[in-house]
Amino acid sequence: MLNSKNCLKSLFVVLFVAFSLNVKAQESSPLTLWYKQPAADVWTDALPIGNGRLGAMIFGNVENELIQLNEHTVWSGGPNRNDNPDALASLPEVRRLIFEGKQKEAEQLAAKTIQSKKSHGQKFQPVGDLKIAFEGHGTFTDYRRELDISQAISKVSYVVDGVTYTREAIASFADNVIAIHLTASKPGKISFIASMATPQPNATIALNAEKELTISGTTTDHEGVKGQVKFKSIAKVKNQGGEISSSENSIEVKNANEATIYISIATNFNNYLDLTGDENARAQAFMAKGSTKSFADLLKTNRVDYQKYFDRVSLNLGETEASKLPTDERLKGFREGDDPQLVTLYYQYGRYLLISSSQPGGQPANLQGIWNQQMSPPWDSKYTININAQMNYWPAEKTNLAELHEPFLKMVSEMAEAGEETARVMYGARGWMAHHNTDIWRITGPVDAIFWGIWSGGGAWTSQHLWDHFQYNGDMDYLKSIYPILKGAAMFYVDFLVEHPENKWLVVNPGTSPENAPAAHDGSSLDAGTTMDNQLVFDAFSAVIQASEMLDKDQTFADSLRAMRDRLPPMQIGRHGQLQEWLDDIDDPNDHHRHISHLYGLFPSNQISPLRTPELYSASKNTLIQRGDVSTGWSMGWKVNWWARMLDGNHAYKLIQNQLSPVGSNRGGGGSYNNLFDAHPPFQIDGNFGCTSGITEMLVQSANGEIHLLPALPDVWKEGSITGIRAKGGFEVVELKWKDGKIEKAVIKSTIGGNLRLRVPNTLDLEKGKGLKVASGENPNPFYQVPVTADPIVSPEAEIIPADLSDMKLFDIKTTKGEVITLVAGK
Ligand code: FUC
Repeated sequence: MLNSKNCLKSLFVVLFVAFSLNVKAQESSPLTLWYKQPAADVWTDALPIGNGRLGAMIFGNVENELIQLNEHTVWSGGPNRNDNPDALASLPEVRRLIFEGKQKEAEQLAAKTIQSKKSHGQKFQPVGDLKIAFEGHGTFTDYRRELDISQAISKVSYVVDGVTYTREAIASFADNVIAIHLTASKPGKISFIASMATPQPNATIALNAEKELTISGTTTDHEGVKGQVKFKSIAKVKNQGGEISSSENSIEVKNANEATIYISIATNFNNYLDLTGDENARAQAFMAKGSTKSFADLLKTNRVDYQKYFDRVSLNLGETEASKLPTDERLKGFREGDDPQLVTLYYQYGRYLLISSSQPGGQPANLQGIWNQQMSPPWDSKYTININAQMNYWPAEKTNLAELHEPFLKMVSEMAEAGEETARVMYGARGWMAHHNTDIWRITGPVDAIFWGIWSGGGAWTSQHLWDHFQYNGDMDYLKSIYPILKGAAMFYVDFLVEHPENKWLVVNPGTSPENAPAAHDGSSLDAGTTMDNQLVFDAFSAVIQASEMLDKDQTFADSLRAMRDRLPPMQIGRHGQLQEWLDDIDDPNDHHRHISHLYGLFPSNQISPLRTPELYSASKNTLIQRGDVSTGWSMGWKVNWWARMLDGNHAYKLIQNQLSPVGSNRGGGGSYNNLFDAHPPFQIDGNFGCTSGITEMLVQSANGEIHLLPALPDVWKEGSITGIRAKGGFEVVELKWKDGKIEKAVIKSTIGGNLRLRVPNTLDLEKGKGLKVASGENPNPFYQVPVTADPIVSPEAEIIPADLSDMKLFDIKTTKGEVITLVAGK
């Protein structure tokens, strides 16, 4: 018999074991999203995995697990164009009406002659679902569902009748399969029935000769374009112990010790013009290779492949008790609480999502990355190139994921091919152009009603990404290879710009300021010489001018661009102290439109800066304040970047608070879903990427002729560090450590040499105790040449308040290729 002492002792042992088991269950990387309940039927509660080609949403439902599947090339339709050739003949009349102030009439005419009469873009579509039924698992305890983004693995665990069941899922980068591993704490306990389903109407589900489940289908027709993408998905089950059997369309495993389900998916898509691939052979080949490997082997390789990218950057903003709570509870408490680690998690989640949805050789991340469950997703899950698709790639270069920029850069080069015909046929112009949307078929004609669709800046803006990629890596061969695309984007404007009848400026007409319209124009969006159009042409020309200097070619062409650039309208500051969106001073200070396109010049471009253009800084600040903070998810993501460029960390942080709020809690605006997907709403991934970019911009900037460390540190991030951030000119901020707003240590590596100009909040010394040279004059580093912004025209009613730039230090350090510079807080 146990005496009371022994009784207490055994109770202690039981408690200790229970406690340590519990601790073990919670013990995972701080970079983990986790929950105490399944996603049930809420897609935005499910957790995403992906390898750039394949995407899956894991619901973690206990009795009926659901894994929703995507493949990057499963789109409706097929190769097609959507130009409207009637545009050319009507162009002079549309222009005349706009110059005469008859914007509404111009819009009505353009709706007939310029708006596409063909496809308005195709739809990114789902493949289907894998369903796994676990009979008798209706009652469970100790449930936990997680996504560990430090390893790219999703896990579900729970207890039924004293047995702990675990499911792990990965999307293998190297082997092109999704693998789901099912284990239990006791042998012989794994029993389930796996089946597949699909919302695709032209698809069949069957068991093949190898006793694998398959979905074979062709995507749907849309807007007169025949669905031509053939896809094949295969699911294979491998069990250890127990029995496996199959019926017409399901596979049953009974009493196994463990099992792995492998899924491969492939299509006939070769490129945007060619669908002659063999989806069956491809899906089989992926399966044949992937399924020979154990889950442990796949996981091991996958960790290396994933961490090769992910581990390049670390961020530490501190950690509090709040970080121990489940992710959905942290989201609810973030705004009022103290949970800096949630910002780190959200930041790294942006990088996780890019690694998972955008891999070299694949399609760029679309409006939903690579995760979509609907046959007709919002905005077709296309590429909206008047902001959203670009925003997806803002973190790519700076957060050290430059290789993952490739799918987007490739898309730009394909749009440059397709867009030559659009420029010629619709506008009689050389070069290439694109309107405000494209899709997997790289359409470059107008999409949607003319109010949105007429915007012509798609080529100018997207081609800046090629220029940016070069500015970060400094690779002259790469510059040579992209020069024709940059030149084509500029050439379009050489032919498309027209002289304004009154002020003689060269303007884009018809133009728009994406998706907005001034009341003064009867709600028509069409105008001439909008600020964003002017800024885009300025950048398109400036990139070619600088590239031609660096490549020592095309000097005459570059000179002609210089002359035209001088004739673009300067920016204007209106009577409300705002940066004018339109050529006339007609902005409404109560307009809270989500697009603030005229601040393109502040970010991502560098035509406006508190340091170089004090008047435009003042006007941009007024515009940002007038437009307000809360808006759609992506708009708030952009605002984090803008306030960072305004060097106002506290305001940028306010936007992070808005973004990290549960969807529905920001009145009239977006936020985040429980799985931390950005809520426009609906889900749109751009806000995730925009915010990750913005957080980087708060800590390191390299747009303004120098590397600026801690340019916009909010008061709440008293102490912290970041590693691995890339800056233009081949620099890497290997490490940056701060305390109380001052840099304690900065380690910067130069990969190509050149002058390192540093702007910092406090005096720094070289590690060896040597003082630094105070910078003067122009930065001689060619990657830090910033084109001069023309002086603005300022309304006499506008009040100008420049930024307070006290307490900044500017140093120059000469570097050689490969050199590592270590700086410490100065005495
Ligand atoms: C633009 C935005 C919308 C949405 C859509 C995908 O049209 O104005 O808010 O993000 O793209």
